[in-house]
Amino acid sequence: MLNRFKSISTLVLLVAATSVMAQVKNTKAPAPVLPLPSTAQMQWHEMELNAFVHFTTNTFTGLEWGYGDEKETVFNPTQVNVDQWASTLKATGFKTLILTCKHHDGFCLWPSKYTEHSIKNSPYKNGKGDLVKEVSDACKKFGLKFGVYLSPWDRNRADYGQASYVTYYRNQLKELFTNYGPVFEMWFDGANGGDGFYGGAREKRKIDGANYYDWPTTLKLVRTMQPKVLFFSDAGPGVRWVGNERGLAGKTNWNTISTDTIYAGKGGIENLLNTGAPDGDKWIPAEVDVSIRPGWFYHKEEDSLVKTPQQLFDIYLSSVGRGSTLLLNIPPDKRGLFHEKDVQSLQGFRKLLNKTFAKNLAARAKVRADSYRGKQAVFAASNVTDGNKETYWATDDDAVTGSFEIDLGKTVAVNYVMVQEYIKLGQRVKAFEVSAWKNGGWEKVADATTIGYKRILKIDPVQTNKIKISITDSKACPLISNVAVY
Ligand code: FUL
Repeated sequence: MLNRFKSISTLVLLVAATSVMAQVKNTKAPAPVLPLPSTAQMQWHEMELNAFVHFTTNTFTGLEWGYGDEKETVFNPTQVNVDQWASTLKATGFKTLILTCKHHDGFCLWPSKYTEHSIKNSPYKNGKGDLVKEVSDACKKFGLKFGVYLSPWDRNRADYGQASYVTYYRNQLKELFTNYGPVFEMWFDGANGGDGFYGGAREKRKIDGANYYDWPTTLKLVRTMQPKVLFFSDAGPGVRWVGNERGLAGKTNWNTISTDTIYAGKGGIENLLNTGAPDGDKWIPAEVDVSIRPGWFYHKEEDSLVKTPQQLFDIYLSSVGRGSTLLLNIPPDKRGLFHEKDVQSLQGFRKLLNKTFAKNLAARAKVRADSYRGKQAVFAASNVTDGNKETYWATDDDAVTGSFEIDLGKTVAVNYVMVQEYIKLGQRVKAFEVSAWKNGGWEKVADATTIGYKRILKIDPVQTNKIKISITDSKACPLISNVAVY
């Protein structure tokens, strides 16, 4: 009896498995819309929050752009605790720490063997310190990824502008990429203000931004040491600048852009960088870099101007909420610590995020779509509330519009709607609308253009039991992997 029962259940299982297989076999996933994100770029999208740490002689001189003539002895932090930096970032939800290993003043936070203008001639640990080592170790200890900022513009070097400087720069990259473990992101800053110390010349130097650094050769060199590194610059190729330092990604934000329209050092392209281009031939998403203070470096007089938790939350909405990753700068103070004010703000920001997005009212909610791809369950609208980012609702190939309704089960107050595209098959959606069921009909509560990795729309609070998402225009059949309602 037991055996018979066993064989019947095996048969049932077999039949079920065969029908699922047949279904999957007959189901064609949508063709990708090129270009697509790389594995490292996908990881970067999913991180959402990364941190910048600006620290150099400027912290002690009060400048934002050191001239390069600062004595090494001015760098004198007395209570450095990089574990405090890393643990604070970890506890408040940041995933990567990018350190200014060398800013425009040319001062190196590691004892580079190619220059005397470094930490080795400072009082810090009597010249025996290496902050790049300390920080990369702290990142490992607290489970953060580590990133390197090495300013191409160097106001200290006598040979800045000549070929030998480019060799010097590459030698430093060799030190940074071979001695400190994996580097997740490398930040190439395009800034160049011309004048500087330049080994005593004290003059203005103009370089040809498009050619002087010969970036292709430099990137190739770095890739031979660490093939997976993601490059930030105005032009990518990993991630691009967002075109401002105010925390604002474009309301229309394409991860795609054509590289022949941008290059490191090219000016006047801020708007293009901010929005990207729907027909761009490369996947180079915008990274939103902004400081928690007015300046990038710590200045005591700015202690009262640290961004409040609410300001940071608003920046989160205009960066992560517009499909970008936020790179928030927290500069250590003269002691070598994140200042109490900054820590308080970060903690308040985290609390606000946790509180606002505590309960997804659409989790596992019933969803009904006007249509879905080939009427195949694998593409059903229920995929948007199943909590699985690998499943998605899709329409047939010839449909670039479509909608689905989420049944919230009961009437609730809705303040935010979050939508995610399945970008592993390309960014598609050009326009969409959100409606709420009210007084027996649908009322539009928001509309927007792009979605990308994540779009968060803050709406005027509405009491409703149903939310409808309508894709009104798309490059190809839309793929939506996730919707959350708060
Ligand atoms: C800019 C620099 O000039 C600022 O000092 C800062 O490092 C910022 C992140 O990038 O281009």
